[in-house]
Amino acid sequence: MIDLYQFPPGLGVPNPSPFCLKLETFLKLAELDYRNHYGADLRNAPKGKMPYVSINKQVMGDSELIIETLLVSEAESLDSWLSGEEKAMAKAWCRLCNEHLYWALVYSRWYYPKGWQHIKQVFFKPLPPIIRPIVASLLRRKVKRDLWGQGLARHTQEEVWEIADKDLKAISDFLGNKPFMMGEKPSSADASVFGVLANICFAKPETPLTVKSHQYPNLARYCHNIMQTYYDQ
Ligand SMILES: N[C@@H](CCC(=O)N[C@@H](CS)C(=O)NCC(=O)O)C(=O)O
Repeated sequence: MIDLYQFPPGLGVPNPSPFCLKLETFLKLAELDYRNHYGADLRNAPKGKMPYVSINKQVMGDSELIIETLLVSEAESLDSWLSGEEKAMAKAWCRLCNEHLYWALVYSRWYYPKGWQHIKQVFFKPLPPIIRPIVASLLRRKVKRDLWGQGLARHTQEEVWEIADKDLKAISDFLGNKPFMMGEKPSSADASVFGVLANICFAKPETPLTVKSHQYPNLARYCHNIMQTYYDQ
């Protein structure tokens, strides 16, 4: 049994954190037994971030390291049908989603004013009202610094949406009419792609990034399919 520690559901999606949604989706796709533990306390997280897991009392952080460990043990069959070339391609899609498109989503929530107005009401609600605005503004400052370091925040808003649009179009063109990224069957790449895409296509509030995603109906169709099959939603 795997104990999964992650942020709670929110914003109208099973998890507003693309990395938490990625790992839970992976566990579902691989049909592994797991128990959910929702919370926001990062003190026990080995990498100081969510999600993390405990497997046979061994605590492990980072969705990618966890997935790689499971892919050479209990979850081996999820990707074993892919050729070496397909695995290489799948890895590139994961990188695009986790290391690039993810940041556009972060920008749309923490930097873009309409996104921030919404998430600050939702994400910090559990905190006592007296400290809520202080914690919110300190965290926003940190995320804005991260976005500046990553580079996206150095662009104009319009440029950010255009940059993200290229990623969305690439995924849409590659996905075509297939039910899953790599073909008829799910693979671990779908965990990363769905984790970010479901947050862009379905999570509140609607931002220019959401609107961009609506230009590619197969992205919402893909997310709906995974949501229905694996989350019963
Ligand atoms: N490389 C990590 C990234 C995880 C990550 O960035 N998690 C975010 C939520 S989406 C987080 O916990 N942020 C808290 C923080 O940075 O303080 C993974 O794949 O698990």
